[in-house]
Amino acid sequence: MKLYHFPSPNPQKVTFALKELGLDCELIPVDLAKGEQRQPAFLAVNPAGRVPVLIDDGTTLSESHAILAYFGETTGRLWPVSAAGRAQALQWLFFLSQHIMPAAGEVALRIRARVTGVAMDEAVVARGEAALKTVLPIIENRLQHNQWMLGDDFSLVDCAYCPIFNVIERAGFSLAGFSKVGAYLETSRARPAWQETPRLPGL
Ligand SMILES: N[C@@H](CCC(=O)N[C@@H](CS)C(=O)NCC(=O)O)C(=O)O
Repeated sequence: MKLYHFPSPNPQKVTFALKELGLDCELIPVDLAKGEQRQPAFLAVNPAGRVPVLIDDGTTLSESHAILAYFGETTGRLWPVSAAGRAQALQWLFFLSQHIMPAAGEVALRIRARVTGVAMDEAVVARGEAALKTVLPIIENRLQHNQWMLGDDFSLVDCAYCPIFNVIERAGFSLAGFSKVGAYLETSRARPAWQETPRLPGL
Protein backbone atom coordinates (compact mmCIF):
# COMPACT_ATOMS: atom_id res chain seq x y z
CA MET A 1 0.00 0.00 0.00
CA LYS A 2 1.01 3.59 -0.59
CA LEU A 3 -0.34 6.65 1.19
CA TYR A 4 -0.04 10.20 -0.07
CA HIS A 5 0.56 11.97 3.17
CA PHE A 6 1.25 15.11 5.17
CA PRO A 7 1.32 14.91 8.98
CA SER A 8 -1.90 16.92 9.40
CA PRO A 9 -5.17 15.72 10.98
CA ASN A 10 -6.95 14.00 8.07
CA PRO A 11 -3.93 11.90 7.03
CA GLN A 12 -3.28 11.25 10.74
CA LYS A 13 -6.60 9.40 10.94
CA VAL A 14 -5.12 6.92 8.47
CA THR A 15 -1.57 6.73 9.85
CA PHE A 16 -3.00 6.22 13.36
CA ALA A 17 -5.11 3.34 11.99
CA LEU A 18 -2.14 1.84 10.13
CA LYS A 19 -0.16 1.78 13.39
CA GLU A 20 -3.08 0.31 15.37
CA LEU A 21 -3.53 -2.42 12.76
CA GLY A 22 0.21 -3.02 12.29
CA LEU A 23 -0.07 -2.61 8.51
CA ASP A 24 2.89 -1.78 6.28
CA CYS A 25 2.41 1.22 4.03
CA GLU A 26 4.81 3.41 2.09
CA LEU A 27 4.25 7.10 2.87
CA ILE A 28 4.57 9.43 -0.12
CA PRO A 29 5.03 12.98 1.19
CA VAL A 30 2.88 15.77 -0.23
CA ASP A 31 4.11 19.04 1.28
CA LEU A 32 1.00 21.16 1.82
CA ALA A 33 3.13 24.06 3.04
CA LYS A 34 4.80 24.17 -0.39
CA GLY A 35 1.52 23.75 -2.30
CA GLU A 36 2.44 20.33 -3.72
CA GLN A 37 -1.24 19.31 -3.46
CA ARG A 38 -2.00 21.73 -6.30
CA GLN A 39 0.68 20.41 -8.65
CA PRO A 40 -0.57 18.52 -11.74
CA ALA A 41 1.22 15.33 -10.65
CA PHE A 42 -0.81 15.16 -7.43
CA LEU A 43 -4.06 16.43 -8.97
CA ALA A 44 -3.85 13.42 -11.30
CA VAL A 45 -4.03 11.24 -8.17
CA ASN A 46 -6.73 13.26 -6.39
CA PRO A 47 -8.44 16.01 -8.42
CA ALA A 48 -9.64 17.50 -5.11
CA GLY A 49 -6.01 18.27 -4.21
CA ARG A 50 -6.26 16.82 -0.73
CA VAL A 51 -4.53 14.22 1.38
CA PRO A 52 -4.79 11.43 2.42
CA VAL A 53 -4.98 9.23 -0.67
CA LEU A 54 -4.45 5.47 -0.37
CA ILE A 55 -3.36 3.26 -3.25
CA ASP A 56 -3.89 -0.46 -2.69
CA ASP A 57 -3.84 -3.18 -5.28
CA GLY A 58 -5.10 -0.97 -8.12
CA THR A 59 -7.64 0.85 -5.95
CA THR A 60 -7.22 4.59 -5.38
CA LEU A 61 -9.12 5.93 -2.38
CA SER A 62 -9.35 9.48 -1.15
CA GLU A 63 -11.45 10.65 1.84
CA SER A 64 -10.01 9.58 5.17
CA HIS A 65 -13.24 8.01 6.43
CA ALA A 66 -13.62 5.88 3.30
CA ILE A 67 -10.04 4.67 3.84
CA LEU A 68 -10.83 3.74 7.46
CA ALA A 69 -13.93 1.82 6.32
CA TYR A 70 -11.79 0.06 3.70
CA PHE A 71 -9.33 -1.04 6.40
CA GLY A 72 -12.22 -2.25 8.53
CA GLU A 73 -13.76 -4.22 5.68
CA THR A 74 -10.47 -5.70 4.41
CA THR A 75 -8.91 -6.61 7.78
CA GLY A 76 -12.06 -7.32 9.81
CA ARG A 77 -10.31 -5.69 12.77
CA LEU A 78 -11.21 -2.65 14.91
CA TRP A 79 -14.52 -2.72 13.02
CA PRO A 80 -17.90 -4.12 14.03
CA VAL A 81 -18.95 -7.53 12.78
CA SER A 82 -22.70 -7.04 12.41
CA ALA A 83 -24.33 -5.02 9.63
CA ALA A 84 -25.95 -2.79 12.25
CA GLY A 85 -22.62 -2.26 14.01
CA ARG A 86 -20.86 -1.39 10.74
CA ALA A 87 -23.63 1.04 9.87
CA GLN A 88 -23.19 2.68 13.29
CA ALA A 89 -19.47 3.03 12.59
CA LEU A 90 -20.36 4.83 9.36
CA GLN A 91 -22.94 6.91 11.20
CA TRP A 92 -20.29 8.31 13.57
CA LEU A 93 -17.83 8.86 10.72
CA PHE A 94 -20.50 10.77 8.75
CA PHE A 95 -21.37 12.69 11.92
CA LEU A 96 -17.75 13.74 12.28
CA SER A 97 -17.62 14.87 8.63
CA GLN A 98 -20.90 16.71 8.68
CA HIS A 99 -21.16 18.20 12.14
CA ILE A 100 -17.64 18.52 13.55
CA MET A 101 -15.10 18.81 10.73
CA PRO A 102 -16.29 22.17 9.32
CA ALA A 103 -16.05 23.85 12.74
CA ALA A 104 -12.82 22.03 13.64
CA GLY A 105 -11.33 23.20 10.33
CA GLU A 106 -12.08 26.80 11.27
CA VAL A 107 -10.54 26.43 14.73
CA ALA A 108 -7.50 24.68 13.20
CA LEU A 109 -6.86 27.75 11.01
CA ARG A 110 -4.64 28.97 13.85
CA ILE A 111 -2.34 26.00 13.26
CA ARG A 112 -2.68 26.16 9.48
CA ALA A 113 -1.57 29.81 9.61
CA ARG A 114 1.52 28.79 11.57
CA VAL A 115 2.39 25.93 9.19
CA THR A 116 1.62 27.54 5.84
CA GLY A 117 2.08 31.23 6.65
CA VAL A 118 -1.40 31.94 5.25
CA ALA A 119 -3.13 34.75 7.18
CA MET A 120 -6.12 33.74 9.33
CA ASP A 121 -9.25 35.58 10.33
CA GLU A 122 -9.92 35.45 14.10
CA ALA A 123 -13.65 35.98 13.41
CA VAL A 124 -13.73 32.70 11.46
CA VAL A 125 -11.91 30.91 14.29
CA ALA A 126 -14.43 32.33 16.79
CA ARG A 127 -17.30 31.11 14.60
CA GLY A 128 -15.76 27.61 14.57
CA GLU A 129 -15.37 27.65 18.36
CA ALA A 130 -19.00 28.66 18.80
CA ALA A 131 -20.15 25.90 16.44
CA LEU A 132 -18.06 23.30 18.28
CA LYS A 133 -19.66 24.29 21.57
CA THR A 134 -23.09 23.48 20.14
CA VAL A 135 -22.14 20.03 18.80
CA LEU A 136 -19.66 18.68 21.36
CA PRO A 137 -22.37 18.06 23.99
CA ILE A 138 -23.58 15.21 21.75
CA ILE A 139 -20.17 13.53 21.97
CA GLU A 140 -19.84 14.38 25.66
CA ASN A 141 -23.15 12.64 26.29
CA ARG A 142 -22.14 9.63 24.20
CA LEU A 143 -18.90 9.27 26.17
CA GLN A 144 -20.80 9.36 29.48
CA HIS A 145 -21.97 5.85 28.66
CA ASN A 146 -19.22 4.55 26.35
CA GLN A 147 -15.47 4.42 26.80
CA TRP A 148 -14.97 4.65 23.03
CA MET A 149 -17.17 5.99 20.25
CA LEU A 150 -18.64 2.55 19.50
CA GLY A 151 -18.83 1.29 23.07
CA ASP A 152 -16.38 -0.74 25.14
CA ASP A 153 -13.87 -1.39 22.37
CA PHE A 154 -11.46 0.94 20.59
CA SER A 155 -12.26 1.05 16.85
CA LEU A 156 -11.28 2.72 13.60
CA VAL A 157 -13.89 5.36 14.39
CA ASP A 158 -11.70 6.47 17.30
CA CYS A 159 -8.77 6.73 14.86
CA ALA A 160 -10.83 9.45 13.15
CA TYR A 161 -11.95 11.38 16.25
CA CYS A 162 -8.61 11.52 18.10
CA PRO A 163 -6.67 13.64 15.54
CA ILE A 164 -9.56 16.11 15.33
CA PHE A 165 -9.98 16.58 19.08
CA ASN A 166 -6.18 16.78 19.27
CA VAL A 167 -5.90 19.57 16.71
CA ILE A 168 -8.69 21.69 18.18
CA GLU A 169 -7.20 21.37 21.65
CA ARG A 170 -3.71 22.22 20.36
CA ALA A 171 -5.24 25.19 18.53
CA GLY A 172 -6.43 26.56 21.87
CA PHE A 173 -10.03 25.31 22.07
CA SER A 174 -10.73 24.58 25.74
CA LEU A 175 -12.20 21.18 26.54
CA ALA A 176 -12.70 22.27 30.17
CA GLY A 177 -16.49 22.15 29.79
CA PHE A 178 -16.30 18.71 28.14
CA SER A 179 -14.60 16.50 30.71
CA LYS A 180 -15.48 13.20 29.02
CA VAL A 181 -14.18 14.42 25.65
CA GLY A 182 -11.00 15.65 27.39
CA ALA A 183 -10.49 12.30 29.13
CA TYR A 184 -11.19 10.44 25.86
CA LEU A 185 -8.58 12.55 24.10
CA GLU A 186 -5.97 11.88 26.79
CA THR A 187 -6.64 8.13 26.72
CA SER A 188 -6.42 8.14 22.91
CA ARG A 189 -3.18 10.12 22.90
CA ALA A 190 -1.65 7.69 25.41
CA ARG A 191 -2.00 4.79 22.97
CA PRO A 192 1.37 3.57 21.60
CA ALA A 193 0.01 3.78 18.04
CA TRP A 194 -0.77 7.49 18.47
CA GLN A 195 2.68 8.09 19.94
CA GLU A 196 4.13 6.67 16.70
CA THR A 197 1.77 8.58 14.40
CA PRO A 198 3.62 11.26 12.39
CA ARG A 199 2.66 14.78 13.47
CA LEU A 200 3.54 18.39 12.91
CA PRO A 201 5.71 20.08 15.56
CA GLY A 202 3.50 21.14 18.47
CA LEU A 203 0.70 18.81 17.44
N1 LIG B 1 -12.69 15.16 3.51
C1 LIG B 1 -11.29 14.92 3.29
C2 LIG B 1 -10.51 16.18 3.72
C3 LIG B 1 -9.04 16.07 3.40
C4 LIG B 1 -8.31 17.38 3.70
O1 LIG B 1 -8.91 18.46 3.73
N2 LIG B 1 -7.01 17.25 3.92
C5 LIG B 1 -6.21 18.43 4.13
C6 LIG B 1 -5.05 18.10 5.06
S1 LIG B 1 -5.61 17.76 6.74
C7 LIG B 1 -5.64 18.89 2.80
O2 LIG B 1 -5.22 18.07 2.02
N3 LIG B 1 -5.60 20.18 2.55
C8 LIG B 1 -5.03 20.70 1.34
C9 LIG B 1 -5.43 22.11 1.09
O3 LIG B 1 -6.18 22.65 1.89
O4 LIG B 1 -4.98 22.67 0.10
C10 LIG B 1 -10.81 13.70 4.07
O5 LIG B 1 -11.46 13.35 5.06
O6 LIG B 1 -9.83 13.06 3.68
